[in-house]
Amino acid sequence: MAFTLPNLPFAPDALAPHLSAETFEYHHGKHHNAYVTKANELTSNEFTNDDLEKLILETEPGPLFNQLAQHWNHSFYWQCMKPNGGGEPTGELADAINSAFGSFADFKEQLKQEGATHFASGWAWLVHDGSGLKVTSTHDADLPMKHGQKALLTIDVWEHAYYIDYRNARPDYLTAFIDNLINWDFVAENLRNV
Ligand code: MN3
Repeated sequence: MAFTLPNLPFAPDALAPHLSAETFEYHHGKHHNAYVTKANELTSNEFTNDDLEKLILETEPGPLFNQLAQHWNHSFYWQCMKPNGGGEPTGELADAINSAFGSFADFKEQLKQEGATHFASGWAWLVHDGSGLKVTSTHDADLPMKHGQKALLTIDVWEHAYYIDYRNARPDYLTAFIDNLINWDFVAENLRNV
């Protein structure tokens, strides 16, 4: 038994030009894979992906927590994007976004600002906090489930997520991700499971 690296839910070159095959070669094949390998080393291959959420909730911040949480964050992040993504959500999700942020345009602006102004490494999120939707961000490996929130959508804002394709231009990566890559079906499914 051991944690395993999930396959990407799309071909590595399917999101170009917004994110290149080279980005996935490094981000999925090397960075995410390293978190999986280190999590297995620190737990003596004792656990599987099915144990991940329970273990994250039980583990105090520290080296093991960082590897576990980064494995969860990246597994979630790959599902947040798809070829020909973006556009606008519909139905219950669209209603929840309008109710929380006023309009879809205001939501997009808030998400982009959150990601662009987050200092150093971390993650920008759309979460459900028990009463409604909220845009937030976390540092390093930290994630919403540690704060009693349900993750609906994330954007990785560690430099390794965008540096190959965008160099230091994090706002351009965020714009491309939000406008062209978000898998709104996955986000809507997450909201239904809140
Ligand atoms: Mn990453």
